[in-house]
Amino acid sequence: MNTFKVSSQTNSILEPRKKPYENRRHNFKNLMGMEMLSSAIESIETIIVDLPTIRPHKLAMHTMQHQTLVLIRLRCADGIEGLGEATTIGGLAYGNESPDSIKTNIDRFFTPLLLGHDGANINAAMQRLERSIRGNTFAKSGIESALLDAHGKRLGLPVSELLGGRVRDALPVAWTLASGDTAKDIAEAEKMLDLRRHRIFKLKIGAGEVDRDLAHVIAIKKALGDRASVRVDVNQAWDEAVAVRACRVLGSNGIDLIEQPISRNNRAGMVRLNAISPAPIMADESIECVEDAFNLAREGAASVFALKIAKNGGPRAVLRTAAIAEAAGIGLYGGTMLEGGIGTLASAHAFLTLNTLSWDTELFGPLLLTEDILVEPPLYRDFQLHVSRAPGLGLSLDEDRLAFLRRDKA
Ligand code: MUC
Ligand code: MG
Repeated sequence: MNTFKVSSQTNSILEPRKKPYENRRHNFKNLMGMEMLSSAIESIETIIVDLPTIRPHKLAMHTMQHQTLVLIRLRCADGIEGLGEATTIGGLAYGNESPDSIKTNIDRFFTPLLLGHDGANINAAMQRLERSIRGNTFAKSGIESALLDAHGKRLGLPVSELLGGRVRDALPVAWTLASGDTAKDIAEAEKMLDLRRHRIFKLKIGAGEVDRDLAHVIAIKKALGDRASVRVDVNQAWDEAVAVRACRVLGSNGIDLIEQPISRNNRAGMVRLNAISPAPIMADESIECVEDAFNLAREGAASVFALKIAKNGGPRAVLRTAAIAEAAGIGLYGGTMLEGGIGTLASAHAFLTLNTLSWDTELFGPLLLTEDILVEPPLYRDFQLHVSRAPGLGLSLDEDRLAFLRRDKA
């Protein structure tokens, strides 16, 4: 017998049934009498902004003299504007997306998929992107952040509450010592301790000769002693044989954490290192998507994960990686791509909701920049970033500074 059923909401079996998220709840008519969804996305603007750093920031793959942000302004028909940021390090030196590719891809491919769709339904909007766009997690993260900011403003709720609710109001923040000079790094660390800004220091190594790098790290740890946690980030620069020796030296000299010592492509090597290193191994570049996190956890390739909204596709996406880590007993660290204020707060709102964040965060991006484009910069005090409960991401743009700092200014 034919058991074909016609839904009560559908007049004809030829008419496709509406998905629940396609219901037009808050409609109004535009000037031409056409029905519009009040929270429909009307425009998405991308703006590249170049901001100088306070000093050269030396990583294994690139030395930064400035940081380039891609600012995203997403406007909805109800007049609400959401802000997002998509930021990487050193053009294409760090990841698969550059500021220029992020801007082009959002303008050319993301925006047409989103215009006219409901900005208040973040699941549906992100699913729509996911169906048509592979990878591009940095750009997706900027868009997801802007959608969350807009919806938070619409509902009068901070983004942390849209993500299920915060369990803390502030996050301890590490500082990266990356001047390339031991004495300068020690002086910088002492200044940060005096200012009560940071007592966790991450040292960027891997660009130089290994024994010199190890001597540099040990000298800094000796100078700071128990007053600070000292960690290193190798940014994939070592091969496995070097890493085996270096991890032993670092672990026996009081270094608390070793971030991405070898290439993301050598996952079996990460498993072996994680098994023998006296200091925990943290995965950073190894995670380029949520599925990477799952495979690393399954294989036992790291005992700590660096969580980055940009590498997972947004503040909601990064919480999926956090859930995988929690289920696997892997420690969590709130990472950064050295975003400005918008990306930093988008990350912070997600990290505020985590059950445990044993390794704290490194959300210091705005402090590395000489300028920002926000009216109120993020608040750092007593070794922590304090996050307000204002709606959305809780920030507003300084339009004059933006007009001055945008790359395409007239
Ligand atoms: C990275 O690899 O972790 C985070 C802090 C910093 O100084 O560089 C970034 C990128
Ligand atoms: Mg790193």
